[in-house]
Parts: sequence; C-alpha cells; structure tokens
Amino acid sequence: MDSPLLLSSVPSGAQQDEEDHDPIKDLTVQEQSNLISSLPKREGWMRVLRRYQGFWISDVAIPRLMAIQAHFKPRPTDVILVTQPKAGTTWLKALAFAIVNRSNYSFSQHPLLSRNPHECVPFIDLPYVGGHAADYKSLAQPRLLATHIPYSLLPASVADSDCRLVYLCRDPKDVLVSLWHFMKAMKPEIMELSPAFEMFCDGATPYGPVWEHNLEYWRESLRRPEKVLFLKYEEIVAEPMRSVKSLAEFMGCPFSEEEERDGAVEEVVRLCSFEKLSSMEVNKRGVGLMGGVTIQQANFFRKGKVGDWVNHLSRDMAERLDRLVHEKLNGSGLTFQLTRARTDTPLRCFLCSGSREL
Ligand code: PAP
Repeated sequence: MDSPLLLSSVPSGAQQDEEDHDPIKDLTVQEQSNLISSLPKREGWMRVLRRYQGFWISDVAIPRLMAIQAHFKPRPTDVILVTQPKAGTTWLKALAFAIVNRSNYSFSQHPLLSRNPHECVPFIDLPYVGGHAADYKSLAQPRLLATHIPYSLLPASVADSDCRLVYLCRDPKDVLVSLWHFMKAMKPEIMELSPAFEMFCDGATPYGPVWEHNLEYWRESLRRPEKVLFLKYEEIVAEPMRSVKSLAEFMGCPFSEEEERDGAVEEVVRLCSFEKLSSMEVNKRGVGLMGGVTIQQANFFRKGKVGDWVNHLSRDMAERLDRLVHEKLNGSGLTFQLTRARTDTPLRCFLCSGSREL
C-alpha cells in the first residue's frame, strides 16, 4: 500500500470525476418504483424483500444497488470488504481498518476506541453511516470500502479492475440466528424464528440465498486468488493471528518481522476482539444511521460466538439446513461444519421450551 487510508472528508480534485451522477438518473423515480413493485416479493423480515437479478434484496436497497451498478467505478487500489449480512461485517471492517492504518494511530488512541467500525469503513450500497452521508468518493487512497452486494450484481468494472475483494462468510446456521436476533431487536414485530427459518431455507434473506452469495465469491476466489480473498468467520476465531497476517499480506501491507516481534499483530487482534469493541462506550450506547434506519450500535455486538445456533435451532432444523447447504455447495470445494460433528453438544430447542435439552 503506497499511502495510508485516512478518514478524509476533503474531496480531492483528481477523484471528483468519478461517480458524480444523479443516482436515479437512468430511471425516473416512478419508473423505478414500478419496476420494483413488479418484482416477486417476500415479507416477514424488517423490510419487504424483492427478487432482483436472482437475489433477494430489500425494496429500499434496490435503487441504491441500481445506482452502484450504473455508476460505481472502483479504483485499482480499492479494497472492498464483502459479506453476507451477519457474517461478521463489523469485525472484518475493524480488522481491515486497524491493519491498513496501523502506522497512523497508536493502539491506545485509536479511532476504533471511539467510533463504531461502520463509521470507519463505509458501505458503498448504503447511503448513510453513523448519522452522516458516507462520502467514500473523497476517501484517501487506497480506499477501504464495504458491501453486501452479490458478486454477479456488482458492476462489471469491479471484475475488470485491479481492486481487491475480501470476502467473509460464516456458518449459515449462525448467520440465520444472528440475523433474526438483529432484526427482532430493531423491529420486535418481525416474524418468529420458525417462519424465519423457512424463509432462510427458501433463500429469502437480505442478499440471499446465502449459499449463492457464498458460492459466487468462492468461485471468484479460486479463479483470481490474488484479487479475491475468501475467509471464514470460524477460521478467524480459531486462528486470529494467522488470519490477520494473511489479511494484511493480501491487502498489500504485510507485517514486517520487526512489527511481529513488537506485537503489532496481537495488538490488532486485541483491539478488534469482540470483548474490546463491545465494551467501548460508542458501541454500548451509541446510535448510528444506516440505510436511513436508526441503529443502536450495541445491536452489532450480540455474542460473537461460533455455534450459537445450538441454543436456538432444533436438531431437525439444523440438520435440514446443513443438508440443504451441503447440496447447494456440493462439488464446489466450499464446506461448513455439519451438525453431526457437534453431537457431543446438547441441542436446545428455542421453539419448544427455551432451554430444554433435546
Ligand atoms: P452487518 O452485516 O449487519 O454489519 P455483522 O457485523 O456481520 O452485521 O453481524 C454481527 C455479528 O458479528 C454478531 O454475531 P452474533 O449475533 O452471532 O453475536 C456479532 O456479535 C458479531 N461480531 C461483531 N463484532 C465482532 C467481533 N469483534 N468479533 C467477533 N464477532 C463479532
């Protein structure tokens, strides 16, 4: 990396020629709204989902996605962090931000101690972050950006560009449980876990089907390993130091031997740990705006555990979802740990009795 990422808010002249378009220039608001309302729909989550170009996208996110598809121009130095919602976006943003900026800030006075990671790394597909417009156009290069957009829905310019993509996925069972809790906290009247499970199995979750999202980036990481890094939440939990080092290397800013000796890798891991971030005042009591919705930052920090699904899904549900995901991923080389491997753990059924062991 030739220059550090700074949270600059001053547009640089050289960067202003890109993306300076009216986001809805190509379709009138009426045309857009007619198009969206003609798409297949599913309800039950926080927002109505529409089937758009093979994926389920919230109806309010579609105009922004269209704008990105029409106008987003990656720069060769961009690093774009990609996740399925609830796969560990907040964590990945913190890790990448801390790695890229490690020479700009001391670990004891770091922006991540007073800002939620979503305020440090903007989503390209959500207009507002942390209460103000995400001005990613004016970020210093290399830009650190994030998105939930499936690979096939990204503008072709991303595949043609030299920009790097870091993809993080997570056991779909934990994604479902995390997503349901997040949305329940935001909007208590959303559906219960049982219908949410059915919709998840139908692929109808924001930016779902989850397995299609995973597969597209998996295949691209096999095709272009130097440009697409594929990570799993569970692997970062198991080997955080190794993951941080590979992430740094992939982003073009490997840790030097001296940095390693001085404990910089440990510092990044510690700063970005669930325990550290979730104990920060900003993440305990702060409020942000994302996609026009007010969000308690605490909602991004629930448990941060691998396998919490065991406390919420019955064994039948877990095995059914595992089978489905296994079939969908079959032959790709991508796998997640199966329920059967966890039979030593007592399964608890959220739906029947809260904490009764099965
Ligand atoms: P987003 O896609 O909407 O931004 P995202 O950050 O992916 O959300 O999801 C939050 C999940 O990541 C939560 O998982 P849980 O519900 O199973 O607990 C949250 O706890 C977890 N998480 C957030 N920060 C960290 C972290 N520093 N380390 C590990 N897990 C984390």
